[in-house]
Amino acid sequence: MKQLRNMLLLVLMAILCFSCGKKQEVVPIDKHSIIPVPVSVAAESGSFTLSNKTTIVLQSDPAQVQMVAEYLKSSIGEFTGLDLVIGQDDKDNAIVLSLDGGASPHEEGYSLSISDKKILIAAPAPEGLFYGIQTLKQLIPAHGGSAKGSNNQFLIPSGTVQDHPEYAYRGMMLDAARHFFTVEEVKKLIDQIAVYKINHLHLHLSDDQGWRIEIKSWPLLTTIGGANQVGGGKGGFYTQEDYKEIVSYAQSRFITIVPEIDMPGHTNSALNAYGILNPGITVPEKTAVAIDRKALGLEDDPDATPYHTGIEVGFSTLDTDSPVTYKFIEDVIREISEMTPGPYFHIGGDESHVTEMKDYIPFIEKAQSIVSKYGKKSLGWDEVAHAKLLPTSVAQYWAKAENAILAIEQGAQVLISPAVKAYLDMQYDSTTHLGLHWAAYIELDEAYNWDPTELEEQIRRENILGVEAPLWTETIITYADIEYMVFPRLAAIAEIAWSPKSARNWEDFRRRIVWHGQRWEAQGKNFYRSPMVEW
Ligand code: TNX
Repeated sequence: MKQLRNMLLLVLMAILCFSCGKKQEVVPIDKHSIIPVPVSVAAESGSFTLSNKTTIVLQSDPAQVQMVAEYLKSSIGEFTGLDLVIGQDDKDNAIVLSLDGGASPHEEGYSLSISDKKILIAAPAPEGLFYGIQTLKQLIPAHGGSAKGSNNQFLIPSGTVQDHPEYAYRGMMLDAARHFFTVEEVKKLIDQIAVYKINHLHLHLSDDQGWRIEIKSWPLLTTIGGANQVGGGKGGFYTQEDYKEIVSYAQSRFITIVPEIDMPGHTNSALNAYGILNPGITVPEKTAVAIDRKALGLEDDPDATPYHTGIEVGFSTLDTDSPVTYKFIEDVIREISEMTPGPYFHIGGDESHVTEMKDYIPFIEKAQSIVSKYGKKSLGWDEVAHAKLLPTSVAQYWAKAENAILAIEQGAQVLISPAVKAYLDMQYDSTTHLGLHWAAYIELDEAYNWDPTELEEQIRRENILGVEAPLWTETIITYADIEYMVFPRLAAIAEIAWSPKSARNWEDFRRRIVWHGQRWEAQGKNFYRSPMVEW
């Protein structure tokens, strides 16, 4: 027995010696690959050893700190294989989460201090802790899968990070209308964008090709309007329970859901569900298919338009003169607002080419006032600036700077999403097998090398609410397609939205993104290997 124990001891010592021979190298914290680049990073000598003996310690214990602690535990577990314990006592070899406020006066800010004995993340609010965790995760030298690392010990370089966001709104948009994506896919996307400190996910929930959100008072919107997609197919929709599940999952990642119902144009899916909403405009013949109402046991609706499965835009409009239209949009805005804790409701308003301006303007003004009646702020694509905007409204600059300026002149803020820079559905170059190129080809450097304050003289820092990168999905069908168009470009946009202009630099970003590519690779993410990066 004793002999066996000695032998085991010898074997153990040999293993230990073998691993100490392969001493892990520590990359100093100021040579980090953190994206978005923090406001300031200062290196110190030494390192913290993360292992199964490390405890996560909560210095304050409201429910949200518990939630971020659990997030930290599970996400570190994913790529290191470690199983950290969450505790209360302040001891050495701990990652301490503290709501003491740290040094940061910024609501979403945090400080991260790493020493040999302890890692301290301090923030005035739970979101700051969450962002500090994202930064910390990017300092752990392991990627998961076969890149988990040996020895179950990971050296994290000593030093401090002080950080806070440049813009309050850092967003991405997913078009769930042209092609539908499941709740599970949306949750996966939420997890992937949260890593880059994105805090808004705008869901484009209706368009000519499909209506994707259950409205109890207008049930055919989903049973008929939701049963199709670009190219034809079964479509799909979120039940109200699904939507609430997405909202609450997003909340657990400090992401606000911004629902969009596009109106008065881009409404064919509503017009084909309810003929009564129709002013009598028909969709282009070549893409029209018959509506199978009989299969649903419904009477024929002679006023309903056919399904639209093509990608042409600008042919549909609600009847802006009809009281039924306003009953309809009020029901829709009310039902969705009641399920949405976030402050915004997006009314679309883009490319209403068959709505005359004299009809468009009062329509937008009415929609905007219904949105405020249900306690939300109105967001709309830049064309909405032709109407009289409320000071709380926001115009999303995608196409025309003159519209953005019109909004600013009315005292509204702008959300910056120029198609030529920020559209994730634009092809990288002419060989990209997915996407469109009507606005531009957007390589990684094009997505990175711009600044919201440098687009137009009249669009100044104080007029800008934030930055959003939309992913339209005419050509995007699978989750792998989403990943290919989103990564690495979203990392570039996230850095524009979070990091101070003075800290951003393309050559440095090009270097830092390599590390992210390694982690994405280990996660099996289908990202675009831009030739501009030495992956
Ligand atoms: C323009 S951007 C649109 C969308 C299309 C997109 C394709 C905007 C407000 N309208 O309807 O999906 O181009 O890139």
